[in-house]
Amino acid sequence: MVYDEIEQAPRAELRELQSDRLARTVRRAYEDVPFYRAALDEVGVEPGDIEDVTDIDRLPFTTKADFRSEYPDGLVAVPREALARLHASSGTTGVPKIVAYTAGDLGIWREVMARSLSAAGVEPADTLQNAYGYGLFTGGLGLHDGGEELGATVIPIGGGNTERQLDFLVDLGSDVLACTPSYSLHVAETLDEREVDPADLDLSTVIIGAEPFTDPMRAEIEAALDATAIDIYGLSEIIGPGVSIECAEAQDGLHLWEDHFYPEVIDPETGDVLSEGEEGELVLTTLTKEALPVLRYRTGDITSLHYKQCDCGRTAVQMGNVTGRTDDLLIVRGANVYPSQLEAAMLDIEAVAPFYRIDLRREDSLDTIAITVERHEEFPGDLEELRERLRERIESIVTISVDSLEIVAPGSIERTTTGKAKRVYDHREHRKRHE
Ligand code: DLL
Repeated sequence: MVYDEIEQAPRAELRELQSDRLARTVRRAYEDVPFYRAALDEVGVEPGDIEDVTDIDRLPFTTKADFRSEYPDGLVAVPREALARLHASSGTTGVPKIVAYTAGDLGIWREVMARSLSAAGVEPADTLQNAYGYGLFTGGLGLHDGGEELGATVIPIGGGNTERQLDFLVDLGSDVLACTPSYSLHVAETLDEREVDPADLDLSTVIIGAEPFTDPMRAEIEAALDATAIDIYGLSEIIGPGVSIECAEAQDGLHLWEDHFYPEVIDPETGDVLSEGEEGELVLTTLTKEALPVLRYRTGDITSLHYKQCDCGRTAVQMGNVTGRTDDLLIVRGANVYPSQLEAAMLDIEAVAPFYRIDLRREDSLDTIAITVERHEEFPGDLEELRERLRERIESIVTISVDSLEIVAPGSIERTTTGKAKRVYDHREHRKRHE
């Protein structure tokens, strides 16, 4: 259901609003954040130069490295007394990105999250079991506040504690489960162990995000939980979850709330802005944030933008589902391999379960890649034959040969019950670190 009429605003009206808000954001960033003043001075842009969204490509990019070098609060535009909350997201280098919110920012977040949940088909009468982690991670409180804003009943169970998750799904009749895609699979298999048929639950929607997943992975989740899986996207640096979400009506691309966030897709090599439909790196500019205005943030996430008319009546641009990041790229013996390609190839084969790990090593100065994947419980067939089929499927998609391909029994691969799933283990010493 449409939550706010702005979701259906004519695009010309939206664009005018964006231009106005962009001009204000640039002025505030210039006046209140020395980092931005220096960055804008360096490219010779003054706030008055930015009058329309088409001027945005005159602005410099902000990167993850800027968040780190400005740690803890060099990007914050308001005095400490004006802040209502801080969150943090951890990078692999150990320097967290600190993100700050005024009370007004928290209001915007609640609003975009309520809109998002409504787009996902959540209704005020629903019970939302929120299994995203609470704390510094934005998933828990983001979904929580949005659920309350919408008027739903929120169960703040947080991540992990799968037995209790199941009890609550059964006993409290949760209609909606919010968690990472990997955890939703774990919940599904634990239900199966308890011999609970998901069709007997009230659960109708799972809101999955915070980590990439492929279409075959989503199909596994929907089948295993007998529910619709809706993709929600967001990142701490911009606000948290609630930047974009699929609508339940079309489930075809994520509506990005353009009245608050301005999206571009760029070529990650050249920085050039790409056209509609072209795949590249998502760049986001906040249009209304007070504490942490962010100009042209390079998210690292790979997607595309589509300005088509959606069946649901929302006019906000739809972004493609994010299956990977620019820094996910694995270079194995000189060949480029994305984990999402491997995942899609594996899950194309029905006998293979959606639990896997990829290990990269360097042996005698040569890269090796080892894939370990579980078979489905009910697979009765010949494992050797399955392995060959899998190898052929993978090698038809990526240009390297897999050094070791192991098919293991159900339950052998460690499950992620809190936080984001880790599936790629790069043991090579000299690999490039982007984070
Ligand atoms: O993961 C916010 C979030 C919480 C989104 C709950 C959705 C649900 P961070 O921890 O800052 O924030 O991580 C942001 O996670 O740049 C993407 O690489 C990845 N990501 C988030 N949502 C998706 C998604 C939260 N739906 C980073 N699909 C982003 C793929 C996602 N990747």
